[in-house]
Amino acid sequence: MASTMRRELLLQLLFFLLSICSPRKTAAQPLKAEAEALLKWRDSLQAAHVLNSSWSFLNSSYAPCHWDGIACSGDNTSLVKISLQNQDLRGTLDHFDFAAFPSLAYLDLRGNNFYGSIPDGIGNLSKLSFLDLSVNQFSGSLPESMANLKNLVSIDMSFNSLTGPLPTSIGQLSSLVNLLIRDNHLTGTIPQTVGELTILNFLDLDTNSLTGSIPTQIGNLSNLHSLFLGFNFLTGTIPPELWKLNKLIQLDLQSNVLPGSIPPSIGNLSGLYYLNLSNNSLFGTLPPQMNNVTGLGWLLLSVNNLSGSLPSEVCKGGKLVKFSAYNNHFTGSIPESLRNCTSLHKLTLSRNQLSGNISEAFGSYPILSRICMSNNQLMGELSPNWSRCRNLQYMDFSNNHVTGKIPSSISQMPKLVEIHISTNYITGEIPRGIGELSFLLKIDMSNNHISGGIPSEIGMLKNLLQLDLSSNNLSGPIPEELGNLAGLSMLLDLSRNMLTGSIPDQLGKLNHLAKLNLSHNKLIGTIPSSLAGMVSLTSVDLSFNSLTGPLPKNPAFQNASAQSFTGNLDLCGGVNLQPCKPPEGAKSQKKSRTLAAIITPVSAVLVLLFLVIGSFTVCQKVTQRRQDKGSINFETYHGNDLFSVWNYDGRLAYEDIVNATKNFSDEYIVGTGAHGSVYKVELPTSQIVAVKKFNQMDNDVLTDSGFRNEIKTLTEVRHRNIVKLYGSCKHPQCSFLVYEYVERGCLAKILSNNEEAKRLDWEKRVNIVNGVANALSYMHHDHSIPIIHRDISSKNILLHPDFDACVSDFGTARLLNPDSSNWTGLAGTQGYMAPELAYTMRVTEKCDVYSFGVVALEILMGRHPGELLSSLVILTKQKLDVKLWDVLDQRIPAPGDQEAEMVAAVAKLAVMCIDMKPESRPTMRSVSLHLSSPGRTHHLFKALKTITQTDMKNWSAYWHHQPRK
Ligand SMILES: *[C@@H]1O[C@H](CO)[C@@H](O)[C@H](O)[C@H]1NC(C)=O
Ligand SMILES: *[C@@H]1O[C@H](CO)[C@@H](O)[C@H](O)[C@H]1NC(C)=O
Ligand SMILES: *[C@@H]1O[C@H](CO)[C@@H](O)[C@H](O)[C@H]1NC(C)=O
Ligand SMILES: CC(=O)N[C@H]1CO[C@H](CO)[C@@H](O)[C@@H]1O
Repeated sequence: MASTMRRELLLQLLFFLLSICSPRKTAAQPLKAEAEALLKWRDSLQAAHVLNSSWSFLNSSYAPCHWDGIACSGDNTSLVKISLQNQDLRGTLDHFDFAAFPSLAYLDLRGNNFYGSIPDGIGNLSKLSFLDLSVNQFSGSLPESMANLKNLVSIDMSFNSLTGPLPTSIGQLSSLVNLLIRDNHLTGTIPQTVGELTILNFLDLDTNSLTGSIPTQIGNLSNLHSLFLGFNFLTGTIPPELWKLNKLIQLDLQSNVLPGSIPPSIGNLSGLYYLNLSNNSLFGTLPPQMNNVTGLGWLLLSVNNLSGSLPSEVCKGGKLVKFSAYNNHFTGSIPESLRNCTSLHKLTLSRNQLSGNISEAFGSYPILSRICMSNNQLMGELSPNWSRCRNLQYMDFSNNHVTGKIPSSISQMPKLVEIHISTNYITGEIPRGIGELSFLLKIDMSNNHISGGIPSEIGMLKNLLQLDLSSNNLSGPIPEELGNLAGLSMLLDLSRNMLTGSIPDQLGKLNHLAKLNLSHNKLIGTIPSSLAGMVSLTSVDLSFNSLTGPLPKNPAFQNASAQSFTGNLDLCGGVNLQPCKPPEGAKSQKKSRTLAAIITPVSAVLVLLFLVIGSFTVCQKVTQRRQDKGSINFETYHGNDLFSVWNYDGRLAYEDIVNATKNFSDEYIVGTGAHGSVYKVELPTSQIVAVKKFNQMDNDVLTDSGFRNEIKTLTEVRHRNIVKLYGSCKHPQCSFLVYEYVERGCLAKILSNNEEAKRLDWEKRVNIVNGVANALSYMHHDHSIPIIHRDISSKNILLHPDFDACVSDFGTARLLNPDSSNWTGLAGTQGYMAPELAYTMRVTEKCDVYSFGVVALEILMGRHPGELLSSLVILTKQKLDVKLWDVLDQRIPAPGDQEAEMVAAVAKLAVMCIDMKPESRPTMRSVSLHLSSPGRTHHLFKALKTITQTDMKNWSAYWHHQPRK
């Protein structure tokens, strides 16, 4: 008995000695459990190669404290921080052993690809004070166990797909200072318990699906400086308690269903800088106490039912940047304090009942870029002061009672892009200086009392898309210089004036124009046959003039309804008018030309029918005859050429093309690609076209009738940034497409030539990117049938003489490889192809978006981004951080202040476009929108000189922060 006890004691002693003498595991290998837990988790992730080299026991003396993204306490005895922002990690937290990290204070996984739910185990991180899981794809609801995290100071779970309600237990997180869960799918009401978070500074639940009313307990959050609850379905009046939060700096409740009025207590919020209440159901007048909020920078009240006068002291503090109150019932005059509001950047007060004298209401605003006052009852004259707004881009005073003349100083607003002053009582002449506003895209002066002639200087506005001078008292002739408006594509409307003389021949050069209206004037003579050159025309109205003779040979004229020509002398021809009497001696002329010239839609339909059945044999016959006899029977030939080349005012013929190129002689080649050569061809009409002739190998692809429809669709595309496809010819010996000829050739060629590249300054480069974005946006989103380009590269971006971009070869990649299972080999150019094409066959718009991103970087850098691209895309964790500034094309001077902003905007968008994940790339529509209003992203930019590669990566996380349309 005693011996057993002694043995027992001895054993215990032995164990004790062993336990103190054996080297303590933790001394040699501190934090082994943590290290193993990290490795186990890392191994469960699908894309964690970035951690492989650093997270290793080979470095045992340090593990895991010196691993990338890991930090320990000062004495290396506890692991306190895991920070793996923007590492492109993909996987879940299911294998993350929360219990292994009892000391973790800081967990940051922002900007990765984590998915799945947030495990309950997170409640084990009892020391956690900072948690950022934002910009991932987490789903499921928020775990109740989070209530255990009593030390949490900051939570950011924004930009995930979290569902379910915000748990009521959230009130127990009494240390919380920041709570951000914006852009998720949270439902249910905002729990009253948020009122217990008394030290909260920042609450952002914007863009969820929250319902119910804002709890009155929100009034307890006396330290709140930012409250974002916009874009939910919140109802009920705004609780009066909210207006007591006198530390608020930002308050955003936009786009909910909040009724009620704005109470006098808003005057308590004297520190408010950003107030957005737009898109709600607010009514009533604004209380005078609003004038106590003197530091307002952003005041957004649009689309409500607010009435009464605008706040009289709205710019008292001199900080007002953006003021928008459109679509309300505001009355009275423009607040006086706006007169000296030099901080103003954007002002939108349209669609109210504002009155008063605008000559007196406005001062001069050095940074104003946009003013929209349309649909009010404003009177007075356009002040010459407007010329002092040197940055004004958009000006809209339409639908008011404005009188007086257009000040001639208008020519001193160098950045003006759009001017809308229609439906007023404006008199006097159009100032000639308007021709100096070279950025103008739209002029709408319709429905006024403007008199005098149309100044020929308008013809200098090469970028103009739309010119509407209708319903005025303009007299004199239409200046022939209007034919120089090379960009005019939307509208030329001179109707309802007193214009005299004949229609100038030169208007035929407007080959991008879609709508022409010259009706209700006093025009005489015949319609020039050159107007057949307006190949993009879809609508024409020449009614109520004194015109005579035949309609131009152009489908828009030929097919137009009789109404378009009614009220003239004796117009003839076309589908709906009387046939023209054949001129004397016409019969003796070459029959071929006449035949070719009188294509009517009826014969076009026949032609189409015949084409499907017979083009193959017909084309072959022609060629054989050619070879046999060495000359062509013109009559037969012209009878047939209609089958092979479409849509080109009935005159373009296979024969003409063969002749003009001396049967495709090499001397006419201007470019050669994988599938054939491009020829520059001057037709007998002295029109120049580009002909893309396919190699023998690719020849038969165009004979498929399915693609004939596609070609037809493509020939109907009209966009100033898309090269026009006139038609196609196909037969076994040679198939070709006929395109608009674009003067300067391709971007790749220009960038590779030092002399030519120097002429592409930053403004032109940004404009080129813009043009390409517009073209892609149009084809993806605005065209009746969305068309993916599939092969965007600097080789098929062409430049007009004014350096406007024009994208060519839309849809040809698909034409060339209809077999979709095998398309990757052909479509797409190495270095521009989206990475997912390596493992998926799915072609989506996002493939174009990727290629666009590469091209945009190429334009900024002056060369293909090459290695920079792979480091941005694959995201190897590079120590070396390339500065954007250093990779910009050095052949031209560095961008100035103005240009830098645009260059940064392009860089930012480009980097988002080359995101590895197709679904994370923006759409071309949003790219194009952002490029056209760069000011929206301004506040996100660091100075261009300091932008690094890492910044560029981080931008993608900010993408969702953009204000919405
Ligand atoms: C081990 O850690 C040290 C210090 O951080 C580092 O310099 C070294 O490259 C690491 N070695 C391995 C094999 O990871
Ligand atoms: C404004 O009030 C009218 C009439 O009460 C209502 O029909 C309309 O929907 C309201 N508009 C908004 C934006 O709440
Ligand atoms: C508007 O104000 C200007 C400048 O004070 C004045 O000359 C003009 O007559 C006013 N116009 C109207 C319509 O009251
Ligand atoms: C050690 C510890 O606290 N473990 C807990 C971790 O979290 C899970 C789920 O909440 C609990 O079941 C454990 O008890």
